[in-house]
Amino acid sequence: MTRAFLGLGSNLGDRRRLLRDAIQALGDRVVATSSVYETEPVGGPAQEAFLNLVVEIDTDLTPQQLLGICHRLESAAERVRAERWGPRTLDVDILWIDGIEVHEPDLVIPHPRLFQRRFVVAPLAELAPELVPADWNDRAEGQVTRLGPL
Ligand code: GSY
Repeated sequence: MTRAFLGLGSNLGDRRRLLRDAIQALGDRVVATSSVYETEPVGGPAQEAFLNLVVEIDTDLTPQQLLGICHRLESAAERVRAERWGPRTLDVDILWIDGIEVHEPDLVIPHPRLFQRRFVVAPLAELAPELVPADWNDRAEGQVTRLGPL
């Protein structure tokens, strides 16, 4: 089994329920869940605030199989890809898999913007502080507010 981290975000619909349903669908793969953060949208058009969190999982899936699961979770949340960087019911990104690097057209691991976005690094730092550069808070963009458990 290998440790991996997924970033989840939602800014459309019942954000908490959508995040809860996705975590529940991950089932017994889930090892830990960060606090949930209300976060300022980074990139894209003017849109509502996101709820973001990070989930640690244990998996023996290949990165592409894991990507398939992320896409299925987004489809189950009836995500519509109407506008690039636009509002979405659910976004599930593979952030990190221990010991794995992937450089494929549809998948890059570690996530290319992993340490640039406060909405990713703040929750990741709760679960895996050893992965995060000490100066991440100076480098990352976007405002985040920790709300507590989902
Ligand atoms: O990359 C994930 C989708 N996304 C987000 C997000 O999840 N949270 C915030 N705060 N801004 C975002 N911009 C995009 S795109």
